[in-house]
Amino acid sequence: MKNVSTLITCFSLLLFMGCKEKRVATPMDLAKENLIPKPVGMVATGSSFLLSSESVIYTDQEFRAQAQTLAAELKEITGINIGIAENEDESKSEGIILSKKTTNDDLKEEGYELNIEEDVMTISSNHPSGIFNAIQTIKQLLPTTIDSNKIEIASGKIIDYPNYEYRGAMLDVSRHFFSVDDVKQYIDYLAMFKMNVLHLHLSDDQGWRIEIKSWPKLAEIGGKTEVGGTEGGYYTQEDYKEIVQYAADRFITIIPEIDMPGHTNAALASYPELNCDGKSPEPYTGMKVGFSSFCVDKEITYKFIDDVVRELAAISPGKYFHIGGDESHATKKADYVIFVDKVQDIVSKHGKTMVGWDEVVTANIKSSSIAQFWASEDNAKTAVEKNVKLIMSPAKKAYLDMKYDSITKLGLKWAGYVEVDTGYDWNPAAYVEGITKENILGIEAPLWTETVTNMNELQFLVFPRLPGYAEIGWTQDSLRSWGEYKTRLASFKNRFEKMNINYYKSSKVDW
Ligand code: TNX
Repeated sequence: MKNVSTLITCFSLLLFMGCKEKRVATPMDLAKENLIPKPVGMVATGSSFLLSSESVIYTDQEFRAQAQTLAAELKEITGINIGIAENEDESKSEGIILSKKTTNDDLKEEGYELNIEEDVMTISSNHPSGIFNAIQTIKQLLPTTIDSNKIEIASGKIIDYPNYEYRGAMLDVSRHFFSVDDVKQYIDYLAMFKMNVLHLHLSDDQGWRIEIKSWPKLAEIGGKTEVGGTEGGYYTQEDYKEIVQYAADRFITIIPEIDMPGHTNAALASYPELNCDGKSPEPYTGMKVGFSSFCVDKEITYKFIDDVVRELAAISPGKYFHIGGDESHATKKADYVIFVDKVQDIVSKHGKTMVGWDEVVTANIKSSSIAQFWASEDNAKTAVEKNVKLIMSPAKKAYLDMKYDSITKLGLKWAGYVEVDTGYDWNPAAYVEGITKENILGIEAPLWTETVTNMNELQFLVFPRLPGYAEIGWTQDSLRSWGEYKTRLASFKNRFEKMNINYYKSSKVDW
């Protein structure tokens, strides 16, 4: 009799198990996950959320595109196909929920909350960009090696929002040209770390990189060259729009820069009438700076600039237009002031806010314009006196083209070596005396490409410093320390390798 009842019990148990395989959550510690940038708040609840082919993403109508992004990313990383459903009542007992119901005012647009429970993961934000940022976090919470169809994410709660509204990187496509696909790849790197600006340095002595329909020789002649005499290139306006859209889909704004009145040899070589003597110089493929200047006295110079700004502003949806303004050593000081004042008006006329390298503060710039600090602390202080906000890019800390140390082959060293710890361990709001967070729009890490000819070389200078700049922009200073950051960075080794990124294996990091 006893045996029979045991058999019956087993049979019913088998039946039960066969009907639905009960998931067993693995205890996991969310607080131990290595996220970059580090979130504002993170509380672990010691369990895990299971992602499976039965998972469904429920979304508000407004976040449908982000639901698709999330499904596509999850599919790519895990191979699992996850369905999407419109979520009307938000009372689902299983799945991933994208929701507009947030409880924290600090989230603004880019912030998000992530509530990870055993059966439900809820992503809440006020805006699609916040959901996008949460997706970047979720990607970092997934295991790097997916070896079964049991994919778990540590449970708990994350509340996260940025410290600075402007978190950027710059790519100099003038000294060496980078293709549309290369730029898209770069945008992916920025998106991964929640950066939201890509500043494109589109013109310099060595090359003009954007088609201007009213001045076609800029691209035809000015676009041909690059440093070292190899073949340059340029973006058609259609190419540029494609880049802008690709970036916008990732909540990244493209800021176009046309550097002037110096750094203009490529334009001067394309149109003789832009030169004071009416003669075009030879194209330039060296690495010197500070020898060229637009002719400040000529009317045609401003007609030219008006056309360029008009055409480029029309295809740049962001609010900023960068006019360069650096190292104008071949322009008289008084002329420089007249020039910047006029160009500032042209930029406003076309509906944009002017940004310039820190030298522009020596002109009569409006308090709504923005100065990008790179070298002169005096200029940075003048900016603050004029109530002009700053983008912080101190070359000694934030230049991605500086060598790591004396044996780094690529890069320059005029601002010193920037090891990974040097690049990370500084606070934009304490860098220049008298300049505080209120004066700062954000941070930007520029990559000048005199020595960088392809993506492999680019990766070597950009990684692993870029994640550090992203964290400086995103994470409050009080939550950051090099000693703790470097262990999180080390854990990215597998990700970098999986992404085929040629990163610098700094001895400062225990990889
Ligand atoms: C200075 S930073 C420049 C660039 C060079 C860079 C190289 C700045 C505003 N001007 O023209 O490419 O140094 O590090």
